[in-house]
Amino acid sequence: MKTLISGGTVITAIDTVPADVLIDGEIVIAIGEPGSHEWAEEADKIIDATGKYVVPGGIDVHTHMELPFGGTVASDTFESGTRAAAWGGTTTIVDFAVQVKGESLIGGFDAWMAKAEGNCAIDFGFHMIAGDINEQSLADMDVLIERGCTSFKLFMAYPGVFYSDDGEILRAMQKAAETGSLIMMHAENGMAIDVLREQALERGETGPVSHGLTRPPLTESEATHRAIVLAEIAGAPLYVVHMSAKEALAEIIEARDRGLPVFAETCPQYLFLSHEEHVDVPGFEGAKYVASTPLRKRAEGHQDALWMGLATNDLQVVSTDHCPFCIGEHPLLGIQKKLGLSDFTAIPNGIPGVEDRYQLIYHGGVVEGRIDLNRWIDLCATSPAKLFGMYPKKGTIAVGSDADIVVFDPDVEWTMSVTQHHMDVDYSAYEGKDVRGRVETVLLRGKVIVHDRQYLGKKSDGEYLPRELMSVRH
Ligand code: DUC
Ligand code: ZN
Ligand code: ZN
Repeated sequence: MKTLISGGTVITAIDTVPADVLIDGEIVIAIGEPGSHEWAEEADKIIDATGKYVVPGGIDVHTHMELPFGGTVASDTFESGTRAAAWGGTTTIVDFAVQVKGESLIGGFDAWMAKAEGNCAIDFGFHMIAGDINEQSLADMDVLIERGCTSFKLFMAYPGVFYSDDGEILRAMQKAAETGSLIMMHAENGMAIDVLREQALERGETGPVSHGLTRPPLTESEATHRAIVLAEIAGAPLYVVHMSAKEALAEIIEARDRGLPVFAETCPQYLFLSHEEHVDVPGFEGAKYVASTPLRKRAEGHQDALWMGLATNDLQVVSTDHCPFCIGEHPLLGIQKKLGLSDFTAIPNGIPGVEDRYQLIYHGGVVEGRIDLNRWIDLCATSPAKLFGMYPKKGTIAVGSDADIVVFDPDVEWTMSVTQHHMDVDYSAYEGKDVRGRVETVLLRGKVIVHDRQYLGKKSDGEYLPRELMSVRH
């Protein structure tokens, strides 16, 4: 089965060229000058992309589908969450499998595989959250690397839940250095945050606004600094997740300037939303935006610093940290955010966004003039693929790559809303936001799964994607 995408402008992390793309089965087999060939005659299907961008499927390396967390479970299942991702032009996710304290790393991986396999609309891989670093779990890292899980997330936050101390972190980093795998760090000083939370509650400060106020930028930058130092001692690369504070970014910049293999991501919520506008608002509305790391104050300049970091490659990736919890009642899961109605420490942490990312970064980045088209692709597809061992199978449009392709209309103007999205959550973090640019057609390994505002795929289209080791050094 051959498919021709004709008349569009192909955009990769490097090139912006008018070109036709020929697909055979699941793979791109040729890219050529528009109309200068006989491809239309051999094609079984032709997709007209005239006036459109033809871009690689997005890669979101930070999602939490059906994550048990904060006394409930993230409301998107692998089925609903990956379908929503497809609507937004994302064709691969890397989700976080969880090792619960006292249980095995491999058991956690198998449990997440059982939830995902056969239920995903797009391709999926896993990082492993190592909640318990000990001799057995360090040995199990070898087994998981063999199975294509080549990155491991540790937490400097959430004492008593996922938290690892500095000694445990160093051991895991030494193992990563030995194996060529990658440690991803949730960098917040959880011990200090717990003190600030307790003190806020003692003062009777129970509302959502206190969530962010008890996780000040210094708790993020101190942990980021410490993670960098530990990685340097171990001789391991480091990837810091969901960066939100400019002080933490400064630590990344300093480390990279010294030549260390230190990388970091941010997420749309930290680029577009703020403490003042979304969290420090009347009533319980701010709970929609309770996440860790927290939204930062716009007046302090974090958003601008993060955009600048994306433009200059001090930050390499935009992921979502998609972790949805309903503000009202979920039909199956009951109340979620409202678990923390009278105590902000009980609000499940997380913001939805897996469907929003690619389009939002186009709008805020390209349309609003902060980054160019190629950087948009690099941040949302190519760099994530290289850092997490998926390139060049994923993350670009090239001969021999998987035909994960999005036809993107750069001119459509529309308004983001819960009524428009497909995520299983009862609010949009971007309700009412006017944006330009929308996903029109999505191909997953050559199969059209979204076209013309219709979902044409099925829940088992997505396959497990075993990943190689990272392929970038700086
Ligand atoms: N932060 C969140 O906001 N949700 C899930 C886990 C995390 O680290
Ligand atoms: Zn985290
Ligand atoms: Zn996360």
